[in-house]
Amino acid sequence: MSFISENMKFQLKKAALLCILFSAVFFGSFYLMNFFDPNPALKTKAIKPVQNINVADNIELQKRAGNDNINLAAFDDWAKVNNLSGDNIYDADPDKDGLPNYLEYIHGTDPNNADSDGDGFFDGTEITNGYDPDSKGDAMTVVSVKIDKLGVDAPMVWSKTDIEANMLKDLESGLSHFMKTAAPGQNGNMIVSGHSSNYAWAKGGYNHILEKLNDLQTGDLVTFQTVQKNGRIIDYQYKITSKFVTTANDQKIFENTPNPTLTLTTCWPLGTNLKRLIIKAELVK
Ligand SMILES: [Ca+2]
Ligand SMILES: [Ca+2]
Ligand SMILES: [Ca+2]
Repeated sequence: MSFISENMKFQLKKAALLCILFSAVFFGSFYLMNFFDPNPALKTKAIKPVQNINVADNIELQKRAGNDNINLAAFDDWAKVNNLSGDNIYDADPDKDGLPNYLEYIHGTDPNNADSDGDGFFDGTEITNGYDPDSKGDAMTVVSVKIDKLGVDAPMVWSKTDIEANMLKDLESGLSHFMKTAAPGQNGNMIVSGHSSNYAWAKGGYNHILEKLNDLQTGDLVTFQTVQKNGRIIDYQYKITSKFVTTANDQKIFENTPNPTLTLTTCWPLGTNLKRLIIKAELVK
Protein backbone atom coordinates (compact mmCIF):
# COMPACT_ATOMS: atom_id res chain seq x y z
CA MET A 1 0.00 0.00 0.00
CA SER A 2 2.70 2.46 1.02
CA PHE A 3 4.71 1.44 -2.05
CA ILE A 4 1.81 2.49 -4.39
CA SER A 5 1.33 5.74 -2.56
CA GLU A 6 5.11 6.53 -2.78
CA ASN A 7 5.01 5.68 -6.49
CA MET A 8 1.97 7.88 -6.98
CA LYS A 9 3.69 10.74 -5.14
CA PHE A 10 6.71 10.32 -7.37
CA GLN A 11 4.56 10.34 -10.52
CA LEU A 12 2.69 13.44 -9.34
CA LYS A 13 5.95 15.24 -8.58
CA LYS A 14 7.28 14.26 -12.02
CA ALA A 15 4.12 15.54 -13.71
CA ALA A 16 4.26 18.80 -11.75
CA LEU A 17 7.92 19.30 -12.66
CA LEU A 18 7.23 18.59 -16.32
CA CYS A 19 4.33 21.01 -16.21
CA ILE A 20 6.53 23.77 -14.73
CA LEU A 21 9.29 23.05 -17.24
CA PHE A 22 6.85 23.12 -20.16
CA SER A 23 5.31 26.39 -18.96
CA ALA A 24 8.75 27.95 -18.54
CA VAL A 25 9.79 26.99 -22.07
CA PHE A 26 6.45 28.01 -23.60
CA PHE A 27 6.07 31.40 -21.90
CA GLY A 28 9.80 32.05 -22.09
CA SER A 29 9.90 31.63 -25.86
CA PHE A 30 6.65 33.58 -26.21
CA TYR A 31 8.23 36.43 -24.24
CA LEU A 32 11.46 36.28 -26.24
CA MET A 33 9.58 36.24 -29.56
CA ASN A 34 7.65 39.34 -28.55
CA PHE A 35 10.69 40.99 -27.03
CA PHE A 36 12.71 40.69 -30.21
CA ASP A 37 9.94 41.03 -32.74
CA PRO A 38 6.74 42.63 -31.40
CA ASN A 39 5.19 42.96 -34.84
CA PRO A 40 7.31 42.41 -37.93
CA ALA A 41 4.80 44.14 -40.20
CA LEU A 42 4.86 47.32 -38.12
CA LYS A 43 8.59 47.25 -37.65
CA THR A 44 9.23 47.71 -41.36
CA LYS A 45 7.95 51.28 -41.17
CA ALA A 46 11.26 53.10 -41.46
CA ILE A 47 10.97 56.86 -41.50
CA LYS A 48 11.69 58.35 -44.89
CA PRO A 49 11.37 61.96 -46.08
CA VAL A 50 7.99 62.91 -47.50
CA GLN A 51 7.69 64.66 -50.85
CA ASN A 52 7.52 68.38 -50.41
CA ILE A 53 5.09 69.68 -53.00
CA ASN A 54 3.69 73.17 -53.21
CA VAL A 55 0.14 72.59 -54.35
CA ALA A 56 -0.37 76.30 -54.99
CA ASP A 57 1.69 76.22 -58.18
CA ASN A 58 1.13 72.63 -59.21
CA ILE A 59 -1.97 72.45 -61.36
CA GLU A 60 -1.33 68.91 -62.56
CA LEU A 61 -1.07 67.59 -59.04
CA GLN A 62 -4.21 69.42 -58.00
CA LYS A 63 -6.08 67.62 -60.74
CA ARG A 64 -4.69 64.22 -59.84
CA ALA A 65 -5.28 64.61 -56.16
CA GLY A 66 -8.64 66.24 -56.81
CA ASN A 67 -10.79 63.28 -57.78
CA ASP A 68 -13.79 65.63 -57.69
CA ASN A 69 -14.33 65.18 -53.97
CA ILE A 70 -11.12 66.99 -52.98
CA ASN A 71 -10.79 70.48 -54.41
CA LEU A 72 -8.59 73.37 -53.49
CA ALA A 73 -11.44 75.81 -52.84
CA ALA A 74 -12.34 73.52 -49.96
CA PHE A 75 -8.76 73.65 -48.68
CA ASP A 76 -9.34 77.18 -47.33
CA ASP A 77 -12.43 76.06 -45.37
CA TRP A 78 -10.55 73.01 -44.09
CA ALA A 79 -7.64 75.26 -43.02
CA LYS A 80 -10.02 77.54 -41.11
CA VAL A 81 -11.72 74.64 -39.33
CA ASN A 82 -8.27 73.38 -38.29
CA ASN A 83 -7.00 76.84 -37.23
CA LEU A 84 -4.23 76.85 -39.81
CA SER A 85 -2.86 80.17 -41.01
CA GLY A 86 0.37 81.83 -42.15
CA ASP A 87 2.27 82.44 -45.39
CA ASN A 88 3.50 78.87 -45.66
CA ILE A 89 0.10 77.29 -45.07
CA TYR A 90 0.49 74.47 -47.65
CA ASP A 91 3.96 73.32 -46.69
CA ALA A 92 3.91 73.95 -42.93
CA ASP A 93 3.85 70.91 -40.65
CA PRO A 94 2.49 72.12 -37.30
CA ASP A 95 2.11 68.61 -35.83
CA LYS A 96 5.60 67.63 -37.04
CA ASP A 97 4.50 64.26 -38.41
CA GLY A 98 6.44 64.66 -41.67
CA LEU A 99 3.27 65.48 -43.60
CA PRO A 100 2.79 69.09 -44.76
CA ASN A 101 -0.70 70.55 -44.37
CA TYR A 102 -1.36 70.13 -48.08
CA LEU A 103 -0.82 66.37 -47.85
CA GLU A 104 -2.81 66.15 -44.59
CA TYR A 105 -5.68 67.69 -46.54
CA ILE A 106 -5.26 65.31 -49.49
CA HIS A 107 -5.13 62.27 -47.20
CA GLY A 108 -7.89 63.47 -44.88
CA THR A 109 -5.67 63.29 -41.81
CA ASP A 110 -5.59 65.70 -38.85
CA PRO A 111 -3.01 68.50 -39.39
CA ASN A 112 -2.85 69.06 -35.64
CA ASN A 113 -2.39 65.42 -34.66
CA ALA A 114 0.79 63.58 -35.64
CA ASP A 115 -0.92 60.18 -35.32
CA SER A 116 -4.47 60.57 -36.67
CA ASP A 117 -5.51 56.93 -36.15
CA GLY A 118 -3.73 56.58 -32.78
CA ASP A 119 -1.78 53.45 -33.69
CA GLY A 120 1.63 54.74 -32.62
CA PHE A 121 2.87 55.63 -36.10
CA PHE A 122 3.02 59.18 -37.47
CA ASP A 123 0.77 60.10 -40.41
CA GLY A 124 3.82 60.96 -42.54
CA THR A 125 5.56 57.68 -41.75
CA GLU A 126 2.46 55.69 -42.66
CA ILE A 127 1.90 57.39 -46.00
CA THR A 128 5.56 57.28 -47.00
CA ASN A 129 5.53 53.52 -46.48
CA GLY A 130 2.15 52.67 -48.01
CA TYR A 131 0.22 52.23 -44.75
CA ASP A 132 -3.27 53.66 -44.31
CA PRO A 133 -3.01 56.69 -41.99
CA ASP A 134 -6.67 56.28 -41.02
CA SER A 135 -6.63 52.57 -40.24
CA LYS A 136 -4.89 51.24 -37.17
CA GLY A 137 -1.99 48.80 -37.18
CA ASP A 138 -0.46 47.35 -40.28
CA ALA A 139 -3.36 48.03 -42.70
CA MET A 140 -1.98 49.07 -46.08
CA THR A 141 -3.82 51.31 -48.54
CA VAL A 142 -5.85 49.39 -51.12
CA VAL A 143 -4.13 49.85 -54.47
CA SER A 144 -5.14 49.11 -58.04
CA VAL A 145 -3.00 49.44 -61.16
CA LYS A 146 -4.64 50.89 -64.26
CA ILE A 147 -3.10 50.97 -67.73
CA ASP A 148 -5.87 52.36 -69.96
CA LYS A 149 -3.99 51.69 -73.21
CA LEU A 150 -3.85 47.95 -72.43
CA GLY A 151 -7.23 47.68 -70.72
CA VAL A 152 -5.45 46.68 -67.50
CA ASP A 153 -7.18 47.29 -64.17
CA ALA A 154 -5.84 44.95 -61.49
CA PRO A 155 -5.32 44.89 -57.74
CA MET A 156 -1.81 45.42 -56.43
CA VAL A 157 -0.69 42.94 -53.79
CA TRP A 158 1.72 44.28 -51.13
CA SER A 159 4.10 41.33 -51.17
CA LYS A 160 5.58 40.44 -47.78
CA THR A 161 8.11 37.95 -49.07
CA ASP A 162 11.13 37.63 -51.32
CA ILE A 163 10.80 33.86 -51.57
CA GLU A 164 9.97 33.04 -55.16
CA ALA A 165 7.26 30.44 -54.48
CA ASN A 166 5.41 32.89 -52.22
CA MET A 167 5.84 35.71 -54.71
CA LEU A 168 4.21 33.53 -57.36
CA LYS A 169 1.32 32.99 -54.95
CA ASP A 170 0.89 36.79 -54.70
CA LEU A 171 0.68 36.99 -58.50
CA GLU A 172 -2.46 34.84 -58.41
CA SER A 173 -4.29 37.85 -56.95
CA GLY A 174 -2.99 40.64 -59.19
CA LEU A 175 0.22 42.56 -59.74
CA SER A 176 2.84 42.19 -57.02
CA HIS A 177 4.61 45.06 -55.26
CA PHE A 178 8.14 44.05 -54.21
CA MET A 179 8.56 44.45 -50.47
CA LYS A 180 10.83 47.24 -49.23
CA THR A 181 10.54 49.14 -52.53
CA ALA A 182 8.86 52.57 -52.73
CA ALA A 183 5.10 52.92 -52.19
CA PRO A 184 2.95 54.58 -54.89
CA GLY A 185 3.74 58.28 -55.22
CA GLN A 186 6.68 58.13 -52.82
CA ASN A 187 10.38 58.76 -53.36
CA GLY A 188 12.39 55.76 -54.52
CA ASN A 189 12.14 52.94 -57.04
CA MET A 190 8.79 51.11 -56.82
CA ILE A 191 9.10 47.63 -58.33
CA VAL A 192 5.95 45.87 -59.50
CA SER A 193 5.65 42.63 -61.46
CA GLY A 194 2.89 40.74 -63.21
CA HIS A 195 2.46 37.66 -65.38
CA SER A 196 2.64 37.93 -69.16
CA SER A 197 1.75 34.25 -69.48
CA ASN A 198 1.53 31.13 -67.35
CA TYR A 199 0.80 27.43 -67.55
CA ALA A 200 -2.72 26.65 -68.69
CA TRP A 201 -3.39 24.88 -65.38
CA ALA A 202 -1.97 27.68 -63.21
CA LYS A 203 -4.26 29.14 -60.54
CA GLY A 204 -5.33 32.77 -60.38
CA GLY A 205 -7.13 35.31 -62.53
CA TYR A 206 -4.12 37.39 -63.60
CA ASN A 207 -1.98 34.95 -65.57
CA HIS A 208 -1.90 37.14 -68.69
CA ILE A 209 -2.40 40.59 -67.15
CA LEU A 210 0.76 42.07 -68.73
CA GLU A 211 0.76 40.07 -72.00
CA LYS A 212 0.52 43.31 -74.00
CA LEU A 213 3.13 45.24 -72.00
CA ASN A 214 5.30 45.57 -75.11
CA ASP A 215 2.57 47.72 -76.72
CA LEU A 216 3.37 50.56 -74.31
CA GLN A 217 5.56 53.41 -75.54
CA THR A 218 7.53 56.24 -73.98
CA GLY A 219 5.04 58.84 -72.73
CA ASP A 220 2.22 56.36 -71.99
CA LEU A 221 0.71 56.44 -68.50
CA VAL A 222 0.44 53.85 -65.72
CA THR A 223 -1.83 54.86 -62.83
CA PHE A 224 -1.68 53.60 -59.25
CA GLN A 225 -4.93 54.34 -57.47
CA THR A 226 -4.78 54.21 -53.67
CA VAL A 227 -7.91 53.98 -51.53
CA GLN A 228 -7.82 54.73 -47.79
CA LYS A 229 -10.31 53.55 -45.19
CA ASN A 230 -11.59 57.14 -44.82
CA GLY A 231 -12.61 57.09 -48.50
CA ARG A 232 -9.76 59.16 -49.85
CA ILE A 233 -8.87 58.06 -53.38
CA ILE A 234 -5.57 59.31 -54.75
CA ASP A 235 -4.28 58.61 -58.26
CA TYR A 236 -0.54 58.55 -58.84
CA GLN A 237 0.31 58.70 -62.53
CA TYR A 238 3.63 57.49 -63.90
CA LYS A 239 4.80 58.45 -67.37
CA ILE A 240 6.93 55.87 -69.20
CA THR A 241 10.51 56.97 -69.85
CA SER A 242 12.01 53.74 -71.26
CA LYS A 243 11.33 50.13 -72.21
CA PHE A 244 13.87 47.33 -72.64
CA VAL A 245 14.43 43.58 -72.42
CA THR A 246 17.03 42.25 -70.00
CA THR A 247 18.23 39.03 -68.39
CA ALA A 248 16.15 37.32 -65.68
CA ASN A 249 18.71 38.19 -62.99
CA ASP A 250 19.56 41.78 -63.92
CA GLN A 251 20.08 43.47 -60.54
CA LYS A 252 20.41 46.93 -62.06
CA ILE A 253 16.64 47.28 -62.39
CA PHE A 254 16.40 47.18 -58.58
CA GLU A 255 18.68 50.18 -58.05
CA ASN A 256 17.02 52.83 -55.95
CA THR A 257 16.24 56.31 -57.24
CA PRO A 258 15.97 59.60 -55.33
CA ASN A 259 12.71 60.57 -57.07
CA PRO A 260 9.48 58.56 -57.35
CA THR A 261 9.97 56.06 -60.16
CA LEU A 262 8.26 52.87 -61.29
CA THR A 263 9.87 49.67 -62.56
CA LEU A 264 7.28 47.35 -64.08
CA THR A 265 8.54 43.88 -64.97
CA THR A 266 7.15 40.79 -66.68
CA CYS A 267 8.51 37.58 -68.19
CA TRP A 268 9.57 37.78 -71.86
CA PRO A 269 9.39 36.68 -74.69
CA LEU A 270 5.71 35.90 -74.34
CA GLY A 271 5.12 32.29 -73.27
CA THR A 272 8.57 31.94 -71.68
CA ASN A 273 10.36 33.05 -68.53
CA LEU A 274 13.75 33.37 -70.22
CA LYS A 275 14.09 37.16 -70.00
CA ARG A 276 12.34 40.21 -68.54
CA LEU A 277 10.55 43.06 -70.28
CA ILE A 278 11.05 46.21 -68.21
CA ILE A 279 9.11 49.46 -68.22
CA LYS A 280 10.63 52.44 -66.40
CA ALA A 281 8.42 55.40 -65.56
CA GLU A 282 8.50 58.59 -63.50
CA LEU A 283 5.79 60.09 -61.33
CA VAL A 284 3.96 62.92 -63.09
CA LYS A 285 4.21 66.01 -60.90
CA1 LIG B 1 1.58 67.47 -40.45
CA1 LIG C 1 -1.20 64.72 -38.94
CA1 LIG D 1 -0.96 56.40 -37.27
